[in-house]
Amino acid sequence: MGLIKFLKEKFAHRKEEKEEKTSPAVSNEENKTSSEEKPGQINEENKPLESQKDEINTSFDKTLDTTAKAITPKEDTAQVKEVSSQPVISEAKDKTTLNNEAEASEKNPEEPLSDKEKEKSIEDKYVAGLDKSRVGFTERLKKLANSHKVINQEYFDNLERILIEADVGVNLSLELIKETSIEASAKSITDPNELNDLLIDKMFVGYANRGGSFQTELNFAKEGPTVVLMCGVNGVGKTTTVAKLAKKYKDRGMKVLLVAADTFRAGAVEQLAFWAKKVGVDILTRPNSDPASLCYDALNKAKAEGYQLVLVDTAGRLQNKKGLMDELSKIVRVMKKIIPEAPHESLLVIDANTGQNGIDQASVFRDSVPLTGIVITKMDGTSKGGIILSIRDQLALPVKFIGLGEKMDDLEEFDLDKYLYGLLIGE
Ligand SMILES: Nc1nc2c(ncn2[C@@H]2O[C@H](COP(=O)(O)OP(=O)(O)OP(=O)(O)O)[C@@H](O)[C@H]2O)c(=O)[nH]1
Ligand SMILES: [Mg+2]
Repeated sequence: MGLIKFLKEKFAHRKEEKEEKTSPAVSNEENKTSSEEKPGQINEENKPLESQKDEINTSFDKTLDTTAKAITPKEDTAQVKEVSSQPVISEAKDKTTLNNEAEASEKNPEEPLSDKEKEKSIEDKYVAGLDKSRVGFTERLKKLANSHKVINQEYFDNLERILIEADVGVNLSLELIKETSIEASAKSITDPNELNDLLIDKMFVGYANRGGSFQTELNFAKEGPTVVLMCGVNGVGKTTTVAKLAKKYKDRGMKVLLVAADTFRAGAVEQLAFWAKKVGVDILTRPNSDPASLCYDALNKAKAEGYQLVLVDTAGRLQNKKGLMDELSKIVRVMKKIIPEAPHESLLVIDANTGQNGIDQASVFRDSVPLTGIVITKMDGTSKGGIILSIRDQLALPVKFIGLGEKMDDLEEFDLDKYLYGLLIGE
């Protein structure tokens, strides 16, 4: 079974719900086109695809359940320990901006969502967050197919342009086109729509078959604190991601410590302290100090006080600034003195808008920090959704989280099916 068909079946509940809403008089049974379209039902035909996906899909909730049981939170830790005495308001981020961002992320005061509602809201975020990418990629593919009766060289040239402009990457785009054209001629495919479906299947199979880790869940420590180091170039969304992760895991019952290791940029500490207060987690700060020594103290504190998750925000640094890159290696070295396995995750944050430059950033950061995964931010603001494939292709690193908006709840664990659904179908 092709990918598009698989996705339509997997997410059929969305269509059914939509139809129920628009025509309430029509019964559920009448709404279903066939019994095969029931969500979650796997027939013999789609088993191979399912087994490929097993490798990719996360068992994140399960991992968290186990982790949460293994470590018993001691007490409510929703208090902020701000060490900074003289708050300095950043030029880049004044209080009004921060308050606006916070307002945008205010918690919905309504009843807690059921599991089904939560799942639906995550799907909605993927669909909305990938809006621009869908228009830039899928809609263009459809238009191209509709404007051509036959597949010719000009068709393939256009296809190539669409892939490259969606940031799939030049090499991967060329490879995909080549493989698709060979298979299309072997199968005597002449319908452009059919060819597009074949291309999409190849993109997905390629993603699944690349080497490297597929693990999208955080690598939690077996015991003691799990340390996550966040790094990346300036302004990509590191601090916001730290705040979003803090909220996510606090909501799941974990005792979280934020470490303001961006002691470089004026106002960075205050920005993180603001979020710590808003989210209700503890923070360790020491403006103008050495970030490595702050991390040393933070890990000691985390061990002594039973923190389960330590999220370390670092300063934005250009990959060509050797001094700053060395500082990152030093942070990692020092952490290991306290917790030999730390950092359990070193996540590189990449702004989806930066496209292929993000790939270059990763290959340089890798020399200083043993990167374990990628966070893609600002996916909602770009039409370059193909960057995910490019990262997988060139870095063989898993995308662990995806930023789909500015609100605190707009960070999701990366889920390939939801991503593909948002990118390719999105209803
Ligand atoms: N639309 C959108 N905006 C985001 C997302 N993630 C972060 N941002 C915005 O990006 C801007 C920069 O975010 P920061 O978290 O300050 O970035 P940073 O990497 O910590 O920046 P430096 O510390 O200066 O290097 C903020 O306005 C965020 O609200 C996202 O997923 N979507
Ligand atoms: Mg920052």
